[in-house]
Amino acid sequence: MRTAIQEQKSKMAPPAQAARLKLYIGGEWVEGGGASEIISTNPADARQVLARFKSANAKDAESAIAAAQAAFPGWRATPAPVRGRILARAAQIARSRREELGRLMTREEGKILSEALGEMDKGTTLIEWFAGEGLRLSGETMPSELPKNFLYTVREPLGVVSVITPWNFPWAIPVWKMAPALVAGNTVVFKPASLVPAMAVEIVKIFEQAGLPPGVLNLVMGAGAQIGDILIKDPRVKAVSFTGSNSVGRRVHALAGERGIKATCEMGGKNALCVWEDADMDLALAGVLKGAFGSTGQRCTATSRLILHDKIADAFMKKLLGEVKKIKVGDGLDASVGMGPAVDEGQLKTDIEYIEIAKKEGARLLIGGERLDGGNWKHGWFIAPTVFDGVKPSMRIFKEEAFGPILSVTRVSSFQDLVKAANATEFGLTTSFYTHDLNLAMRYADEAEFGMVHVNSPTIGGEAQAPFGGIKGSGYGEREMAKEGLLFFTELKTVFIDYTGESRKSNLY
Ligand code: UN1
Repeated sequence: MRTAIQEQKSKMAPPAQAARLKLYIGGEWVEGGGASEIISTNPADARQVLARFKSANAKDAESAIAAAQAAFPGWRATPAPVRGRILARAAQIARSRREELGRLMTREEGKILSEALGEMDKGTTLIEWFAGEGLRLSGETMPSELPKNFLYTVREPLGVVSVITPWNFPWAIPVWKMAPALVAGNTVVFKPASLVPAMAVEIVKIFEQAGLPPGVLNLVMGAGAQIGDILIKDPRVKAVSFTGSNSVGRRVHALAGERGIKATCEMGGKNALCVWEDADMDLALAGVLKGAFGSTGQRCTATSRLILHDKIADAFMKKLLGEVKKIKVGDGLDASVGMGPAVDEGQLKTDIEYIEIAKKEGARLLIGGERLDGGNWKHGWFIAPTVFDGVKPSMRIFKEEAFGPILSVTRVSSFQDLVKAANATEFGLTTSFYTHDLNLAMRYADEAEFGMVHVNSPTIGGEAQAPFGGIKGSGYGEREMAKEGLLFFTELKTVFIDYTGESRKSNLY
């Protein structure tokens, strides 16, 4: 996905009622020391300024790391079940504020309210799941070769970890990184995308209210170019968890590699939904609509490619276009709206650029393909849901992530060609296969080069207890969520205890 530090938002003068946000360092709310003031606006009506803040500078980033370092011994010494209980309280607070925060998310990020509420629920479930892990943060015992020896492993926290997150899931992604980090006993420096500062501040307030001691969670906001490197290069930082674009992810991974610290980078996708000739057409159609146009296509798991069996392609496309025509685009707080705006002007421009590229490459534009800017759309970053047919694997629109509501359709006539087409990108996050044929579904699950495979369900989403992540250009490092997401934030220690001096007699080596 695309990260965006869109300072063009700051060109607008904020009205007095815009929230004035601060950084959170060592348990204190402090003004950023950076030169620029960043302003967050409503993408459905950019005249509405939601919040403004002074960006963090290098000194702020260093203070946040120092605060996290100072808080580490106390937090590490806090029993894991007690840490888990604080997380459970945070989840409770989040549940009680679901509607209010869902509305804030819609206003700040643009996704429609039902999607924002879905994201609130998903993120909160993730916190709950990791809260329970406080009771299960266990190692193993194993038999020793020596008599009267006790051999076991224990999971220990890493220390200060950096959590760097994108704008498209302003609640779920930060919490699915910080909840495992915190329950495992790490202290966190959190740097959200500058487009969603109001949500980031609310996340921190929830954890503060739940009882996190000062310094355990710190918030720095500002341009990645100014503070991003510090959050990886500082010798006190022991790991980084990043979600964002492939280009930034590679850099994060390289910087972390230079220091020999852990990094998990969750990046883009060019996800294919495949419909076989025997599939339940209506089910597949619902999956395509949700995957391609949900969240305005601004999801690393979005369906950006549709691969259809020739035999059903014409009939399917007819149905699809009929449904796409019905999607009402507008302000996500309006319950009749099915798709919100692009997050900002920069993302809208990227979408339009990709549409132009696809046209030039010879893809056939069937619907959409333009900015919507009349009437109620006048002050927002709206774009029409867009479908291209006749897309070839050689085209850029087939291979590159636009991160907008743009669907590319490719037709195939054999299972081999379907698999080949689905796998023909640098990305490998998630894919779907719609069929009634169990054998074929199993073969697809075997042959698909993706981190996640869905059968008869959309490419999007994930569950707290299931590992989430991709292969190829979609992900480096450990999977997120689930046990794997927790283990990333720990170091394993193996302990050998000889309690009767048996090791003296042994020639074990
Ligand atoms: C989802 O589809 O619910 O940035 C999660 C993203 C992904 C998260 C997607 N990391 O879009």
